[in-house]
Amino acid sequence: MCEKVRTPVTRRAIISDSKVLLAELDARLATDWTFSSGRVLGSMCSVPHPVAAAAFERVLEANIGDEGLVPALAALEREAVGQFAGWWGHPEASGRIVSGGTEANVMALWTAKIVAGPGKNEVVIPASAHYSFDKAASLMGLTLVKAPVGKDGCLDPAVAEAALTDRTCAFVGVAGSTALGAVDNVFALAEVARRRKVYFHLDASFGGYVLPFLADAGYPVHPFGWPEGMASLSADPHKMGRGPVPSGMILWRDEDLARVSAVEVGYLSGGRLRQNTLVGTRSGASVAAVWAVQKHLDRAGYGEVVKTAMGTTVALTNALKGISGAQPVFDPAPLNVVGVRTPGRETGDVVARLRLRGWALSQWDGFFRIVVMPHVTPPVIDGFLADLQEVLK
Ligand code: 0PR
Repeated sequence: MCEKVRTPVTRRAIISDSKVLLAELDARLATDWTFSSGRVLGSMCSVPHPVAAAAFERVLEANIGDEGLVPALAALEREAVGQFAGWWGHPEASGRIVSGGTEANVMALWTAKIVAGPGKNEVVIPASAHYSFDKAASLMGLTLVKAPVGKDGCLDPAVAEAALTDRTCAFVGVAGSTALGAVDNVFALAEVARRRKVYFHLDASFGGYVLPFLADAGYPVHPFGWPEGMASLSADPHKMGRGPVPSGMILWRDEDLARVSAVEVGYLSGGRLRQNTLVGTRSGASVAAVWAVQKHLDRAGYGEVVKTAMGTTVALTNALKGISGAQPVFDPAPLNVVGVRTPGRETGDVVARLRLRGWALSQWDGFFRIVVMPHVTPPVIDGFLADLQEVLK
C-alpha cells in the first residue's frame, strides 16, 4: 500500500528554503557577465536606472494586456508614449510599450502589410538593418529587398527609391545602425515615401533616445523628427532609454494607423478591448519603469546621459588613433557606437584574446564594436585600451 506523505509547508520553511534558494541563485549566477562590472563593451543594453528598477518592482503583477483592469497604468503608458513622441516633435503619435525593437519592428511591418493589401509583399530595408526584419519577413511571408548602404553606412534616398516596385508594401530607415550607429536621413527617406505613397518605418531602436538630446549635449545633430511621410517609429527604452529589459516602444503617426492591426477581445476581466499589440499578456512593470525613468530624467537628464556617452565616445575614438594596429571605422563616430578595425590582425583573434582578459566585445566582419553605454565609463575605457595595446603588441 502506498501512503502519501505530506510535508507540512510552514511559513518558516518557505522563508528558510527561499533563503537557501536565493543564495544558490546568487552563487549559480556569480560568474555570468554583468553590465555593472563594466566588462561588457559590446552590448546595447545597460544597467537600468535605479528609478526604473524601483518602479519595475512595484508593479510586478500587472498585466497591461488586460488594460481595463489597470486603467491608471494604461494612462501612464499613454503619458510615457506622449512624452517620447514630443521629443520627436510629434506628440500626436499613438503607441505602445512593448518588449523591444524586434516586437516593434514586427508590429510596424504587420501594419504596413495590412495597409498595402494583397499582392504587395516586398519590404525595402538598408543592408545595415537589424536581423529582426529577417524574422518579421519570415513570419509574415514578406520578401526583403536589401539596399546597399554608402561608405558612411547610410541609405541613399535615391538608392532606396530605385528599389521600390509596385509590390513594395514598406520601406525602412535606421537611426542608429546596430553595427556602427549610422543614422539615415529620415526627412529625405520619408519624402520618397510620401511621393511614392509607400509606408515608411524608422527603426530608431538605438538612436531613439539619443538623437533628440544631441543638441542639448552640444554635439552635431543628425536629422531627426517626424516628417509627414513617416508612418511609424521604433525606439527602445532598454537601450539608451535607461529602462529595464524588456522595454521597447512602437509609435504610429496617428490613432487610426495604430489601430490597423488591432484585434477585438470580448471576454477580458477588464472589459472589451481592441488590442493592438502582438503579444497578449504584457509587462505592466516595464510600463511603470519607462514612465518613471522618462519622467525622472526628462530632457535635461537624457541630455546628460547622451553628453556623457558622447564625451567618452570622442575620447575613445581619439585614443584609438594613437594606438598602432587599431583604427576607428568612423571618425567621428555618428553616435555612441565605435567600430574598431585591427589592420593586419584577424578581428576574431583580437576579440578572443580580449575576451580572455575579461572584455566582452561584439564581433563583426572586419571590425569589432564597442557600444558606449552608461556602464562604459572613462576608467573602463582606460583599462580596456591598456589591454588592447598589449594584445596588439
Ligand atoms: N533594431 C536595431 C537597430 C537594433 O540594434 C536592435 C537590437 C533591434 C532592432 C532589436 O531589438 P531587441 O533586441 O530589443 O528586440 N540591437 C542589439 C544588438 O543586436 C540587441 C542586443 C542588446 C543584443 C544587448 C545583445 C545585447 O547584449 O546588438
